[in-house]
Amino acid sequence: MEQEYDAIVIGAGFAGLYMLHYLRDRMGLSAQVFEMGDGVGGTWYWNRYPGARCDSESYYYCYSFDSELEQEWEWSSKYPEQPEILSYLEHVAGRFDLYRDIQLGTRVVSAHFDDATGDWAVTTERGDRVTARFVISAVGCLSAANVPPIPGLDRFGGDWYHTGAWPHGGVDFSGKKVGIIGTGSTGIQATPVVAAEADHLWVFQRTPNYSIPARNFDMSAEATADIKARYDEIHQLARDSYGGFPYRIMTRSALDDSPEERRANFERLWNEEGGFKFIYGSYFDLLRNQEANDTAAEFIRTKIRQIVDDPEVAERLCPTDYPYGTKRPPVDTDYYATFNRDNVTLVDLRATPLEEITVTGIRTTDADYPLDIIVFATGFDAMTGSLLRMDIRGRHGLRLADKWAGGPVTYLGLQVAGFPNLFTITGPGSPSVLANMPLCIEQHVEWIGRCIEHMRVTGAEVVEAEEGAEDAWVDHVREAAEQTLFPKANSWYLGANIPGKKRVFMPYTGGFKPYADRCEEVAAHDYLGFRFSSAVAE
Ligand code: NA7
Repeated sequence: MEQEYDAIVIGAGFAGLYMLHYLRDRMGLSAQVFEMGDGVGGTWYWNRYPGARCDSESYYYCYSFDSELEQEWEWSSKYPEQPEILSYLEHVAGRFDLYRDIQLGTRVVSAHFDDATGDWAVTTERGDRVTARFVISAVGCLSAANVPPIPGLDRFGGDWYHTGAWPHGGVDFSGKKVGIIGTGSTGIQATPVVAAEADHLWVFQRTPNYSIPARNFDMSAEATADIKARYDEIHQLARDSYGGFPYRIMTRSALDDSPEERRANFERLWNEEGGFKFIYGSYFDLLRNQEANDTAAEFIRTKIRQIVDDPEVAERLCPTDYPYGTKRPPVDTDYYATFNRDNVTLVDLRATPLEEITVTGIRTTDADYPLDIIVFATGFDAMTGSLLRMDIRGRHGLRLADKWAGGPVTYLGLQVAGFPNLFTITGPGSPSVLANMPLCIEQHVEWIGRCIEHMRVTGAEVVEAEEGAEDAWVDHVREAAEQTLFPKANSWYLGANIPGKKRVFMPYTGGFKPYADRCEEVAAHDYLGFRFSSAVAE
């Protein structure tokens, strides 16, 4: 007989772990997690590449739902490395006794809604067949690795790796000729670390990026104690903010300051603060006003020119054709300075496009680069890739892939009309990838839990987004994006990094606080835009 659950949760990263805890331990429901990896951690399980660390500060890039957990865990630094975040998530899984309901090494293949029973049938690659009233996707926004279809990869005689599926034993770069393709957040983190080890590193850049120094530091006992004493205040600050970051709300336009004041402010942010504060803790209009944005972009270009010794290399590293922050802003440690090393060469793929991979390396239109190792830091099929790699079918056999053929549509990023009782944590149409991810996850998990609780109380068995509400939300997401500079860049937010992917701006740019308020308002008005029913065929 097929095993029956109240809920199936797909994925055991930040989202899946908390969802399981919430459903099982707070609500008393039966829940099973299927996780593809052989361990918990999601993003932090897979992304083990050299230099992998969090770009958000540790004191807020963590759960806030349990104050004991918060008080007992010690972060070593401002930006912890991947192994430390992974061990945090493993600690959470152990501490809340989550492992017993997580089946590791199990990829979900399909989830089909049964119109007759109102249940979902879920199958896995390992042959599990289970049914559940609810399916909750916790697959992450950046989990489907993108290896671009560059001709010749299959005949490459060396080794190649994607950063999002890094070997557990690590990769030895010493004495090796290495090529990194990609200069997004990942390539920018990996480049200085690989350069320090490799015989020679070629960085294959298609689009230059605006990166801000991390200014990482070890957490002192005093700083940790101070944060632990102020957690309530920190969480409130984050929940009240646009980005879910506990930074003071910005009220000044970059154009309110004189050029000298502005430069002094940018200098302080660059030299002393570092990281996301440059964009999320400076001026409110950097992502809304081109002129304001230009001031930050020009400041960063000036820094690149100061740091990089070779003026020609510096120019190639300077982004000029899209506004700062409209691709996900990277945070680095010594990225630009790495190009001053004798063993590092920048290859500008705009000037000399990549033609093919050969048996011995990479061929561009003007040269052959012999390589032992190629690192693909080429990103992910973001926000929709992991969902669409499963065969998800809703009412009357409607395939999610067909419903989303013109780009993803959701109501609040939480549900898709025609897919009853399916919830998507941090789904497209939510602000998560533009905001502090753990906070966004907690907000979604708790909203979903309360919605299911509401159903229990009212006796409803099925909840689904109404098409009208979904259409209105999709329009609102598009209009919100159009009021920003985001659509001006070819980013993964827009699906532009995946050849053939429909270009739709997927995240909600209206801000975390307005979004969370909207979700609360919807719930307070009897879940406006959601329809509840009993589990009979329609
Ligand atoms: P990103 O940000 O998508 O960056 C991928 C990089 O790879 C980017 O520089 C791309 O250039 C480059 N790329 C992709 N395909 C190709 C091909 N075919 N040829 C050459 N270069 C290519 O991924 P990351 O892993 O760095 O970061 C993803 C997120 O993880 C990050 O935003 C954080 O949220 C954490 P392009 O810019 O498209 O010209």
